[in-house]
Amino acid sequence: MIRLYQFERTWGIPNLSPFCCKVETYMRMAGIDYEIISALPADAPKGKLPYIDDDGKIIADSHFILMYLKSVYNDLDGSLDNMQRSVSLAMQHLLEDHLFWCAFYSRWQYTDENWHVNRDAIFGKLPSLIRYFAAWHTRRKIRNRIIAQGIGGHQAEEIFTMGKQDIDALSGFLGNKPYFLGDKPTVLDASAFGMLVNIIGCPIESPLKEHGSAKNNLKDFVARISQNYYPDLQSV
Ligand SMILES: N[C@@H](CCC(=O)N[C@@H](CS)C(=O)NCC(=O)O)C(=O)O
Repeated sequence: MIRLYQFERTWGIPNLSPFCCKVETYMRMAGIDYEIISALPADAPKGKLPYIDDDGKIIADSHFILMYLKSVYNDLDGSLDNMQRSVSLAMQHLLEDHLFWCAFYSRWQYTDENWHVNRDAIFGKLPSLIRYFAAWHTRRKIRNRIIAQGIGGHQAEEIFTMGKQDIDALSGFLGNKPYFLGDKPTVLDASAFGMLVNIIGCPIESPLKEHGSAKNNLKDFVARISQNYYPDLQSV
């Protein structure tokens, strides 16, 4: 059975990492059996979670994991036409390479309150001697990464303005459809759920969360995916 290495569950959502949540959600949508192994990024082959071990075959990065699952197990994008594939890829980049950074900023940099909630969820179970050093060191590393990516050069208000535009685009594209590309779940839904549940459904307060929570179709989408695919997580 596939072993999925990801952060321990917290906050009543599938995962505090949008990328881990994306992979697990895809597996559930596609009916692929797996077991979860709780891990930290330091153990991962590329220094980030998630990664999988399928009978000795190790694959890291949600993009490559989903490519593998689609080719070996079940391809939920199989019936998409070329236009839908193009839109799906573009939207995944909006979610994972743009909106992600705005949400990331809200957790690691925006307020001390958010940082403490984030810190306790990720590092809380480490032995006390290394917990604070690991948290401090990782926060510094991530602050530099946010600056290097470019988004960290903006003011908080500007960062959230950009994030809200992404939310508007997602809400506008989803419209009244049950899934982003129609009646059936695809990779894009797994990606969108991973990101949106991590904005709307987690205890990190920001203008991004307020804006996302005010979009009824996105809120319903998160609730629908949670109910349909995570009936075991009551509080999602
Ligand atoms: N492109 C990667 C991104 C994975 C990623 O950024 N994972 C984060 C958690 S959300 C992580 O493990 N970060 C640890 C670190 O950067 O030290 C994917 O799609 O899997």
